[in-house]
Amino acid sequence: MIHLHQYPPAWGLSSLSPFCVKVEAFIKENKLPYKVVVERNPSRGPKGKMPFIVDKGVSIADSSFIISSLIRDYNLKGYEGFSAVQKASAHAFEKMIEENFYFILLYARWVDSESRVKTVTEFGKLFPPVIGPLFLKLIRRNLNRQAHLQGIGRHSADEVYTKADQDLKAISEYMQGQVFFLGLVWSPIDASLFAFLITILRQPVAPRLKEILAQYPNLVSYAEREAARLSL
Ligand SMILES: N[C@@H](CCC(=O)N[C@@H](CS)C(=O)NCC(=O)O)C(=O)O
Repeated sequence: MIHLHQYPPAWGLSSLSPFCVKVEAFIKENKLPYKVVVERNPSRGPKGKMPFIVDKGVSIADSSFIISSLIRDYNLKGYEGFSAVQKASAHAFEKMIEENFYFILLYARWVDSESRVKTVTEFGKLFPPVIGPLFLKLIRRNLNRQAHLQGIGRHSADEVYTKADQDLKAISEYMQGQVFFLGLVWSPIDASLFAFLITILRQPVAPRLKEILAQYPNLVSYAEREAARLSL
């Protein structure tokens, strides 16, 4: 049995972290047996981030390493059957989502002066009343520091949301008329893409990201369809 350690569910999402939703989507798509272990403190993970899994006594951190280890250990389909160009596109888009768009999401939640108060209120509901506010203060400071070091935190809000629009537009155009990211067949990048889109749609914070996503109806319907299909 796979133990999936992840941040708590929130706002109709299986976890407040898109990387955790990604791994759960992959596990559900492949119908693997698993049990969720809710974590609130990232330092409990082997790499100080969530998610991680423990399977057959081995801990694995990082959503992409988790997925490649599950593909190997359970003999699952990865990108077999797709062309080299499709595999390269999936790789490039996944990195755009996880290494670029992720920081836009982080900015929209925790740095943007128009939404950060609401973020603290909404996240505050997920933590115990006494230690919660202190813990959230630390999280907020840490994430603001990450945004500054990565660079996203140095831009104006308009500049950041222009970048958000560029990423979502690129995905929307690539996917025109397609059921899944690579066409008619599901592939691992769908787990990542679905996780980030459904997070934007369901979280009660970061309204400017929702407005941008609403301009791309094919992405909205894809995320909602995947949520229903995977019961996530
Ligand atoms: N590359 C990692 C990223 C995971 C990640 O950034 N997790 C965030 C939550 S969305 C986290 O735990 N952050 C805690 C921290 O940075 O202190 C993966 O794919 O799993």
